[in-house]
Amino acid sequence: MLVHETEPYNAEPPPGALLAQLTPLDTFYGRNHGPIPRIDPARWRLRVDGLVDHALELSIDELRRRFPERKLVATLQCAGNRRADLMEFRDIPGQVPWGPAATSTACWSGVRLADVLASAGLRREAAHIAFTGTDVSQQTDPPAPFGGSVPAAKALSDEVLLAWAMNDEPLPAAHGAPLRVVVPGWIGARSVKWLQRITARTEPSDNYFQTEYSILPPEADPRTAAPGDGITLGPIALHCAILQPDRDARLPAGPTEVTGYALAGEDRTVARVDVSPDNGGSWTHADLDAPENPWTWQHWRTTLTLPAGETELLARAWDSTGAVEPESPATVWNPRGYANNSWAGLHVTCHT
Ligand SMILES: Nc1nc2c(c(=O)[nH]1)N[C@H]1C(S)=C(S)[C@@H](COP(=O)(O)O)O[C@H]1N2
Ligand SMILES: [Mo]
Repeated sequence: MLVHETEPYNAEPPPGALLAQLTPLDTFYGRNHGPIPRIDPARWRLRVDGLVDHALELSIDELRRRFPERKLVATLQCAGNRRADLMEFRDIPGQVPWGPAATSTACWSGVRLADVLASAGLRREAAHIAFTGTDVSQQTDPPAPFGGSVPAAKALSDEVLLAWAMNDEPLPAAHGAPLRVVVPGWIGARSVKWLQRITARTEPSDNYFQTEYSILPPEADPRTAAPGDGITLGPIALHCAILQPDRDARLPAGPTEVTGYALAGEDRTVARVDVSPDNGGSWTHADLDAPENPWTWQHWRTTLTLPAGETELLARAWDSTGAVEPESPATVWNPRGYANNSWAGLHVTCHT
């Protein structure tokens, strides 16, 4: 793993680890805002409260007994994925310089959030469902648990899970044991780990991280920005990255296999990926995997004939609505460095 920080632990795998459809647990990226809590599952209870007819307190056994188990393959992606490319355009102090691997895919097992909310008697006025974790982040003043919310319409959709297993193994402590939220198609920050409380509200969560995950205008100062100054992030932006060859590789000129992943976010799918061997001089369409479901990345591959000398490979994705990614990090640069979905570029040198 490429460890960006040890406290809190923030690490991404080498890009090649993302070539498999499901990411093994030991190479699944880790994104934390505080120390990883160790929770005794026997004493742990989930509280469901706020705008519900009857508040609930549920143990893991009760969750398993009362609700049908559901499994779903879904990609998690940090809103900071590919921030390093934004930083090359203009520095972003104090933020993790994520490469293209702050994203991973697992088969999640758990129960539908909708089933739990129905059993609590969700009231009609509930417009947002807020999640609170157990970990305490020193990033806020005073230190507070990590949290966030999604609108009720998303929370009630079939794909949103409260998960206790990944790839048929018990959820590891680093990924939120005993229970985490999985909000497929939305930025990773809404998939709250070490879940302890679900609150139905009229307004979005007032947790610091709900609005921290927002796109500020380029001229804003993140230290003095008010919560309402930015565009609060929700659904993932259409996204594409190159996994092979390695960045700055030295290769023989000629045919070279180029592979990567693309993810459309929310309920869209990736429809086409274009790849260029010569910094946009010419383009070919990559072979693109059919979508497993809208919540999961699609891998793509093509063989390019690379010229001798230095060259910049490019890749860009189109989604099922016909939208295409923006060309350069300069267009999407923002002070906290979120949602960089500009064309992927990779520098390589080829010898004859
Ligand atoms: N309680 C809690 N949940 C959290 C976080 C956190 O720091 N604390 N980080 C969030 C962010 S920003 C991301 S991208 C994902 C990362 O999940 P992972 O570490 O399992 O890959 O968890 C989200 N849930
Ligand atoms: Mo994240």
